[in-house]
Amino acid sequence: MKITKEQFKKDFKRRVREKFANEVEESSSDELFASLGSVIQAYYSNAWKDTRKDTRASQCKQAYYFSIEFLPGKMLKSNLLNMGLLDTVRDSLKEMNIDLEELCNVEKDMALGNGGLGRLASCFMDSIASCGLPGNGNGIRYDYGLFKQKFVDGNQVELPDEWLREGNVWEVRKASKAVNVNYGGHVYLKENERGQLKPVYENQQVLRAVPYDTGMLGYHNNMVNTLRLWSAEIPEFEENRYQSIEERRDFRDLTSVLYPDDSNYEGRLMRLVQEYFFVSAGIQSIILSQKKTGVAMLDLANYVAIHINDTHPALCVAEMMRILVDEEDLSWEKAWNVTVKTMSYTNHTIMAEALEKWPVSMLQEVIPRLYQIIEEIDRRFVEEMSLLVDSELVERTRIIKDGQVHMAHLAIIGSHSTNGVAKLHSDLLKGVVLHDFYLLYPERFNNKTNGIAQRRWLQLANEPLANLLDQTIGTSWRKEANDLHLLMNYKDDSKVLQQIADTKYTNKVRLAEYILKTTGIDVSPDAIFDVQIKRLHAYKRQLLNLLHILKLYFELKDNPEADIYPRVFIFGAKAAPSYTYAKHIIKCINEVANMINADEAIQGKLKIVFLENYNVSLAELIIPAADVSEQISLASKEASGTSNMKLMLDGAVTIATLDGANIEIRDIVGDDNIAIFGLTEEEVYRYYETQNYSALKIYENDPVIQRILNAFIDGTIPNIKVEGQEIFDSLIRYNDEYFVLRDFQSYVDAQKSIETLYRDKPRWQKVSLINTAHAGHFSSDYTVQRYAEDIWQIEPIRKVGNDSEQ
Ligand code: 26Q
Repeated sequence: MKITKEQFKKDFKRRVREKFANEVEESSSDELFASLGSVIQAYYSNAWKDTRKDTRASQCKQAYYFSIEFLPGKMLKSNLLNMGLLDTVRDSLKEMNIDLEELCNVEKDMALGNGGLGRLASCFMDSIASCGLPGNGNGIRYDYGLFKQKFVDGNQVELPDEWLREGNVWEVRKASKAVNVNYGGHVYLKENERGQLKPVYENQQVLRAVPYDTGMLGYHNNMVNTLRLWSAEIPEFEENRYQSIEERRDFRDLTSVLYPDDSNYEGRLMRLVQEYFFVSAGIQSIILSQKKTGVAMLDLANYVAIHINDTHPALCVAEMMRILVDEEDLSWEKAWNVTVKTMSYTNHTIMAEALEKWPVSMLQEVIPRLYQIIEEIDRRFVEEMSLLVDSELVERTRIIKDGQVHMAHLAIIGSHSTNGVAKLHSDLLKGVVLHDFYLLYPERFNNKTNGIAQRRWLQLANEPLANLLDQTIGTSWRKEANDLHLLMNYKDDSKVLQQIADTKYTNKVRLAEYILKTTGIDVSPDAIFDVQIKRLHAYKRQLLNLLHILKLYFELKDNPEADIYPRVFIFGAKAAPSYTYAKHIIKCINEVANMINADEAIQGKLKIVFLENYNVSLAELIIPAADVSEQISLASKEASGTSNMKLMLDGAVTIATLDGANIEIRDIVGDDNIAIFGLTEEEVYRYYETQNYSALKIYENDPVIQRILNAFIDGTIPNIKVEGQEIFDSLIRYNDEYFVLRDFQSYVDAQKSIETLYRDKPRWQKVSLINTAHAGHFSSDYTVQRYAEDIWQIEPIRKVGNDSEQ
């Protein structure tokens, strides 16, 4: 987009005056940010309108990404970058004595997600628009984002995230597009005058679903897609229907909070209500808009692709059937055909406890008509499959069994595509977790390895490196991430290697300043910055990291002159509020941190920093400053991981198990450029079969491990009487479910190899360069293009980066 500095300044000053009756010089940062946001929004409003007009006029097929979470973080800089206005605006503001960074900090993170799954949805929205693909998001506009985390005496405390308090400049409320969503009551079927069985509803409750749209801008291509988030309101005419105050509050509060559990399924009624809410609103609105352009319902699959992001929107299948059969008068068979062709599903987890199942009674209570439809889908599935395969297989794969509705079964049976998010994960789905379904529908299964938006994680978060890349390999990598490969031409160029190392140092200094400011801990940028940032979960094994830290600490205690390269261990992690074990790990890390950081005997060689409130913005600060990327989940447990890709892109060296996408990172950088350790997925499964793992034996035979574990219960680590005991017991009494002790020695060895490598500066720099050079492979641009071609069958309507350069 072409806007001159003069034009921008004029527009900006005018907006400040209009909005706040104030001059720029007299305005607060809040006011300046709000004005800037609204100017930027006005700049892209034409492109937004045109994108909508063009998709409608061409009647091209569009994708709708249904996700109960989106985690975009801040949007100001990303919008400026994608519009090609970052430099113009930064420079203009500077000329007015305003620091763009300061205004960026005013914006609240939009944190409508827990972690990987929500962030992936947002990287996809960026990439879909940047690839010129017609694709929209559909989700929930939570009034409160993911809780804010504070540490009080080392314990996690959760505070509400009031991200909307100052308003949200990017959203547009579309009251005219509101739809009703019905709940509860009773339903029975009655023959109508044409002899069709139609539902009759009694005592239903009605909610108004009001959409708030946010533009999703493509990179330099004038494409603006829509993220549509729904908010619940009680319609005026219904006010008196809600009997009790509690009931009213319940329903009004429906979209107020995001459930903060990421991989631990809890069957809360309100969560089910939320799921139906955004599914029903989204499907209704898609069908309404298609009908408006004259599309026949029988042809719907030629015009829309609906993607079910994990099972949370799996009700899409039943809601689509309800509308097609009850309201559009299609026969069941025809409606089913359309539905299956329209829907596709991604699985994000193999952890059994995260698989969604709802009691039949809850569905009957909340969505009685949908439950009838699910029963009919199930009945027909059983009838059809019983003719083809043995009855036990049918019993295992049916949707309703043991009084529960299995959402993954509904999603697989009701869609034409099921994919995992990394090669290993997709293989495990086919071979183990969803093997029964693979037997029934082998052609539906496929892999789509996750990806990341390099615009956010390199261009925006790591400007020093991005600028150096421009000077070194040209700017084509900004559009074509695989062009980062050009960096390989410099792998032996000591000047470039040193320049890259200098950018890393700059980023480390910036992070060190933040650490000092927020925690009071003084860390040296000359130390190795070793980073583990992700949700706190036993399978991700932050505990393994902690045990290794304790090992180094005891070595230094025994011999303060021990030759240990100075390291700063940096953690960022939120625990689900109900996940006590995870919270106890946080407490222990914080207590170990206090103990070690205060111990002068070790001369500052080890520092531990657990940064509060890990979120997208903090990730943008930490990742560019990382030397070492910790990806140490138990093999087979992490579906993909995406922080592994972000850290690699910014030149960190990975220490990893052969899990999720780590395997693909290893394959692409080669064994010499990554530190792999630990059990393989086969070895883990063999232990499950033979049941012959004994953590106690390892403990009894290894004095180093004894000393480390005893520290948790003998008072060595202060203030963790309860927590330390629980962790000790999880390892020894309950036999170490995630094989932490089994992988300990090989982790120690891998950490040693990392240290040795770091001491060899030229070699380290080369490994770092090789990681950045190969990270283009994991651009989400390529991931969404594969979804577009293989699953959604949609085509670009804009060229990639067709716009002029900034
Ligand atoms: C389900 C039911 C009830 C309440 C909550 C939930 C729920 C919510 C969020 C279940 C799971 C999640 C989030 C899962 C998630 O983030 N998974 C991660 O997805 C990433 C993107 O594919 C992968 O890279 C990670 O490996 C995977 O852990």
